[in-house]
Amino acid sequence: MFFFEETKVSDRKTVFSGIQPTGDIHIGNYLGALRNWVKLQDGFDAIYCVVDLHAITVPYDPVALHRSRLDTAKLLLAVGVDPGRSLLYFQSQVPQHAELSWMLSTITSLGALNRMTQFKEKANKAGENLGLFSYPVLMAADILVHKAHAVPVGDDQTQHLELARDLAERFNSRFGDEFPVPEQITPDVGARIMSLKDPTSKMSKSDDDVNTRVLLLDEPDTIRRRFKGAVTDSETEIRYDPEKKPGVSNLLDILSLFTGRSVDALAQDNRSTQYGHFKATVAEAVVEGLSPIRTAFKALDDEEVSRIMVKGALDARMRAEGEMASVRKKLGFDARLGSEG
Ligand code: ATP
Ligand code: LTN
Repeated sequence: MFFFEETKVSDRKTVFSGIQPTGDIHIGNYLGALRNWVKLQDGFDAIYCVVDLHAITVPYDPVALHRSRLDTAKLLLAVGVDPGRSLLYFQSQVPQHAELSWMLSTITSLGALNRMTQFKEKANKAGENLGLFSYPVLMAADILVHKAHAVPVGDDQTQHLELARDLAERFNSRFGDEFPVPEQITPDVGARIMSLKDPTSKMSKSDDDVNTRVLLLDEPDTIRRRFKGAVTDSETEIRYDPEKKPGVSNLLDILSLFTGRSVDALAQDNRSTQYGHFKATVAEAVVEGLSPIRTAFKALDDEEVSRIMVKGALDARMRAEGEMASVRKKLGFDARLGSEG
């Protein structure tokens, strides 16, 4: 794990992360990843990407994708990603990601990709294809093309990040030192927010049942309804015990993250509160916490956001091109065009 340190601007480390523009962003994405993205802008060179090339690995509608890319970018700005301090762009507009992905695929074993649990889950649901299979290699390229030192993600990404670390080490030992081995940054609380309907599986964008999740842009009454319908258990006591009481514990995690109070203190205060009343308390904390995000989102203009994303892509290309020159050279591709006669 990575330690936050006071650093001079000149020796700042780089963080990189990505989010897919598929479906709507929920509080799991926010608490597990995006809140850290925003915090890390202070001490790191932060690079954040809407990973739209990843989104086409499952069946999709191009018109809908066009809209959801922009909405995802707007939401990132609304939660506090600041283009003045961070690089923010669409992955498809920076071709070096795909180039490095190809190179890394030549040092990736099929065995490693075969072990990826997310591939199996998605392939069962949406059908398989080569892009879905090699998705983790593109994710490694996303991170390594910027020589990132750390990656803020939820804990469902641990297996993918291990591959990125492994590929960095493998490349370095085969071709010479090039990439830092990236560390995962995952919050102590909130790394895996669970579904409101099945608290033994994670809250997910792609769950068919919308009642399982709360979206960042949900209206207050929808949020209240979602929590009212949240699955708890047949006991009556509010207690933090993720094994035996996953539903209640998930609600305590969410309340803690939205109020800034510890899970222990909240469990103590609510020990004999009725479940219905407790769920309403959680709902109100979430309504209040999400309200500034909804307001910021509504104030953003599509044209302006598109301009921000184009500027981000141009800067990211320049940066990635600088890194790729040395990678190409190491692989035996001469950097001087036309010099090979
Ligand atoms: P899907 O479930 O369809 O794969 P997703 O909800 O995981 O989608 P992603 O775009 O894949 O959404 O994830 C964006 C970020 O949010 C990643 O860093 C991921 O680890 C994090 N994340 C996703 N779901 C959760 C969750 N339930 N709790 C905490 N973090 C999460
Ligand atoms: N696989 C990730 C999204 C993702 C990502 C990345 C995250 C693609 N490239 C690079 C961190 C760094 C997901 O499904 N959440």
